[in-house]
Amino acid sequence: MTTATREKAETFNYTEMIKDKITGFGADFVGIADIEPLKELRIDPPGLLDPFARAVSIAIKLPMATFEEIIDRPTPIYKSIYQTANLILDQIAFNTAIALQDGGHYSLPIPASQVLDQENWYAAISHKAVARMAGLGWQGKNLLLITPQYGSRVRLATILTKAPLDVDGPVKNRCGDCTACYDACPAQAIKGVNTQTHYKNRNEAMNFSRCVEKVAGEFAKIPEVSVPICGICIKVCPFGRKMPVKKTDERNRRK
Ligand code: B12
Repeated sequence: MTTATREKAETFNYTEMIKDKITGFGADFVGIADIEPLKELRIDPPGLLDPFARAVSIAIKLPMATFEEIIDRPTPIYKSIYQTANLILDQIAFNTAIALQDGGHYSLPIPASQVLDQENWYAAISHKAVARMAGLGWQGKNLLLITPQYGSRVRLATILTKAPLDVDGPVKNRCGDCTACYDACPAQAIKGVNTQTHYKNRNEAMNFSRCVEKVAGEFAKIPEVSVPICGICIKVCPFGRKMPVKKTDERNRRK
């Protein structure tokens, strides 16, 4: 084995090992993105990505019933699940950063849901962009990250790291002619435009101010909700909408 091949094999093993570890911490999906293309994003503070080589994207599933309970507005139960999911993600991201650091790699967890620019609605970095570049899913007509397995019923977080992990590639957009999110959006914000890569800006996909007005101006004012959430474009997306049938259930049905 040449030194270069050995180094590659060692890197590969480390990537697989760290992914298994992150799954062990509770992530349902894990992918790795190269940092360079992400430097095109608006980043806060602007030099945040400079010390790092990779961005690790993690996602956790949300219980499907959360969304089936939503009719025309977010429910208090969804608010609680949203907060719990953010806490779980922050914990997994924290544990991941420490695991990478223990392996000798400078790493930083980015909070799941921290808005830094309250006026224009920007965070430190877009988790969706990281997740897309890390191959977790594609950017759908609802502007959200859609996973093939579970649709948009996932929440995301990111860990920046110097570790030279193997990078995963983006996956193909599978929205096709579907108009479910366009038809259902309570703010009529979604334009129904598709992208094979990503939208240049939010307004290409949606009338952004309508979404903000509905979510932050109306739903967040419901006392039992009090956070800017909605959930309707997540609920109606056909990807991952069917409950997975457990093998044991299948056997019982055949009896
Ligand atoms: C601020 C914020 C909001 C604001 C503004 C939303 C927005 N679209 O920016 C408001 C309050 C309106 C909002 C609403 C919602 N939000 Co919100 N929100 C955020 C937050 C905290 C920051 C988003 C941000 O900085 N956006 C900046 C813009 C420019 O980025 P963007 O929206 O991702 O879109 C651009 C990039 O993705 C880019 N892109 C994609 N791939 C690539 C690749 C490369 C190389 C480049 C350069 C760019 C690029 O293309 C887009 C256009 O420019 C994130 C958490 C986070 N840190 O990411 C959660 C987040 C985006 N929200 C989320 C959710 C679920 C929602 C809601 C459904 C509410 C709810 N929880 O029920 C709605 C959905 C609205 C919608 N359809 O877009 C989830 C999305 C999960 C998913 N599966 O995609 C996130 C990621 C939170 C999380 N931790 O999971 N949100």
